[in-house]
Amino acid sequence: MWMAECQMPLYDNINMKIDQQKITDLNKRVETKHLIQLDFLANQLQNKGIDGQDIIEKLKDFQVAIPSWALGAGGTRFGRFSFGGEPNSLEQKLDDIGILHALTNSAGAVSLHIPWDIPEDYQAIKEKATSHNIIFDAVNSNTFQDQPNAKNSYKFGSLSNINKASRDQAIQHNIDVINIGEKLGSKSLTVWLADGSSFPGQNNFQKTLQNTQDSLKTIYKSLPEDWKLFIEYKPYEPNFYSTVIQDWGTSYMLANECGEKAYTLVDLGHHLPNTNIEQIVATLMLKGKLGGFHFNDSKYGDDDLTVGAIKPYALFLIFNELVYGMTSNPQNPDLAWMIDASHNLKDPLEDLIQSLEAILIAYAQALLVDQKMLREAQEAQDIVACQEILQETYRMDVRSLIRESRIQMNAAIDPIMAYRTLKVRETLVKERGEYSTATGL
Ligand code: PSV
Ligand code: MN
Repeated sequence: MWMAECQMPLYDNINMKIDQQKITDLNKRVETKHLIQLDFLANQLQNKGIDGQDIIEKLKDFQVAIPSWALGAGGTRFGRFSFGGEPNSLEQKLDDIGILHALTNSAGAVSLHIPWDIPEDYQAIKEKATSHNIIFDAVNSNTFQDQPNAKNSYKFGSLSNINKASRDQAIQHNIDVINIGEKLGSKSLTVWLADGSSFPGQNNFQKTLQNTQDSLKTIYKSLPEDWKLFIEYKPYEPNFYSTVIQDWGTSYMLANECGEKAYTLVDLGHHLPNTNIEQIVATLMLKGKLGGFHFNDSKYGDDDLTVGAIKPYALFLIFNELVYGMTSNPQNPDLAWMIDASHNLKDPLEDLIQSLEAILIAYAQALLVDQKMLREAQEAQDIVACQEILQETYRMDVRSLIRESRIQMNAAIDPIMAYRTLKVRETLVKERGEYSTATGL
């Protein structure tokens, strides 16, 4: 059934949209099996006093932004292997996200990286996004690459640079990005700096940190009233001796220096091996300072692999803290979720579907944790019970809840199966060609 032929046209040719009826037809093929699985789980949950529909409603609302730079093949410094049918304009990128959203109902936002994706015609881009039900989430600045004709270089840093002209240029770029975001309806700016040093003695740690703080404060002054500033951290790469904003503590300190609209952004790949990320989440949410979240997975470093591909239990434990924070910490704002992965080997759209699935599984499992029982077990210092309570839900197959949430939103029960059966990639290759290339890293 997976490879079944699809004779009818897949898209309406104006908006590159998946034909809704096709998704409904495909759902019918797997509905019976789905309903048996859903019924089984719903009964299990009912015995625990949980209404499955409550969880389904939360899953329906959960939207993860897709970065505009992740729709083509990624690469490493050793090479990049292109994919056929890559989007080669912002419009086409929005079409790809529209496909993801139509299939999963979980990709209702885009996060733009500037200057890779500066809109040429704002009205047309906004209309395109609206036609796919996509909103503009955080805009990302880029001061880790020199742009053609740039007066000053970022080779030795941007917001931290010892050279004031480079700092000023980087500050102005961030302000320009805010202005672009405002025209699209974005409400937040994400700043990730590659700034740091690769050799001991190269930089004065105190001066670079001070410069960064002063630069961020200047950018913050230009932040509109209803915007947020997200400060992302990363311990190494591309610099390999030191990074100016190396960890959550540095980011948190800078956010506090800037003001109440500034927050820390956690990217799962930006930690040294074995860091307890769930504890970082808990700490930041207690302080009301966790603003954004970048999903990916890794084995060794910032590997940017498919979410949940390597450490699904860690992802669940992180979600457990996120869910706890979302219900217990009203001082923390709603989070900006984004997938920040690189698709070096897989079809980017299939890879993103797999990431969205892993995110929803971890979220659903975390929603099912019996927080009351966990608290009682913690108070009784019953460590065995604490572990049992967490693993009870981690080992539950919650996928029928996710499938049901998709059916209720007219999305696909099995998005990968639908993607393949509807021959989406083949259609994109036919429309855009075998050698189209997406902008990005
Ligand atoms: C850096 O590794 C990062 O995580 C930042 O979020 C960037 O903006 C993004 O990846 C794309 O390079
Ligand atoms: Mn990131």
